[in-house]
Amino acid sequence: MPRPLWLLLLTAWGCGRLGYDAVSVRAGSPDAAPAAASDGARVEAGPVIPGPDAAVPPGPPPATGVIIIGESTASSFPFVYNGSAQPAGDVVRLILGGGKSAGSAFLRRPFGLRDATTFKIDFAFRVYAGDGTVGGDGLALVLQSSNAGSSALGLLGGNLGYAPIQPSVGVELDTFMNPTDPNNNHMAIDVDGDTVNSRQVASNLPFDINDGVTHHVWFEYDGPSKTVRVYASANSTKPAQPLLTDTIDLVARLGSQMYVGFTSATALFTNTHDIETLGYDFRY
Ligand SMILES: [Ca+2]
Ligand SMILES: [Ca+2]
Ligand SMILES: [Ca+2]
Repeated sequence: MPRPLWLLLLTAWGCGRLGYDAVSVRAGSPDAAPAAASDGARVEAGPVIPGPDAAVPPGPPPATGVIIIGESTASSFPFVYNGSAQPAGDVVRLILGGGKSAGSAFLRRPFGLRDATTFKIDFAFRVYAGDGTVGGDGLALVLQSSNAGSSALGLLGGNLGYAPIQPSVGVELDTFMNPTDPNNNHMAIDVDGDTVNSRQVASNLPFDINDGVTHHVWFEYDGPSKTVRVYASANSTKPAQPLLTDTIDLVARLGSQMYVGFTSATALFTNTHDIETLGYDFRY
């Protein structure tokens, strides 16, 4: 169902140096109808997310503060699309189906990372069409600091379009059973695009990834303890217990900043993979 692009400020938690960036992004096409003010991105504090034609400004990664972007004009459109990825109405569409392909979409600006950085990322996705619930191959949330930046694109036809993007940490939602997979409906934590040797795997999910219904995932990172927690739910209610946990030093792996986005790939079996919402908040 078409919905206009809008970026909803959720909450500003705290203030000053210890505040959160708290922003929910509803993806949309650059030419969708404006949903709010037409005076461009309003920035009360923190970074501006430049438009597709603007060079990423030099200088430090995003600082603390609050970003308010209330319209769907090209100048505020925050994603870079690569390969078989494109904006489609109000979603980020990774792979339309139809054979061997790979796509990615990354937020244009990287997030800053420090040892003490704690953050939360949540997204809603829907996988459908093509071969339906037996389709492939799935998608991945990818945090990466590759030289390609927001233009990073994985190889065609496999590894969720995630390999060989590195350095990186990813969460795969895998719908195709390869020889090293436990089944055709699992999630896992991977590093450096290595979907063969996943660090943590969950093979009993609360949903069928490609059942055509919108489902939700949360990625949380606690900087002081280097703890990653991934939650998954068939609906928008976050469960009490994480599905996957791991200990990963993101600063050691990724450095002082990271690009956040999604990858996907299809091969013999296909699906359309849509990211319907993306929210995040960072505490530095
Ligand atoms: Ca399935
Ligand atoms: Ca697989
Ligand atoms: Ca897998």
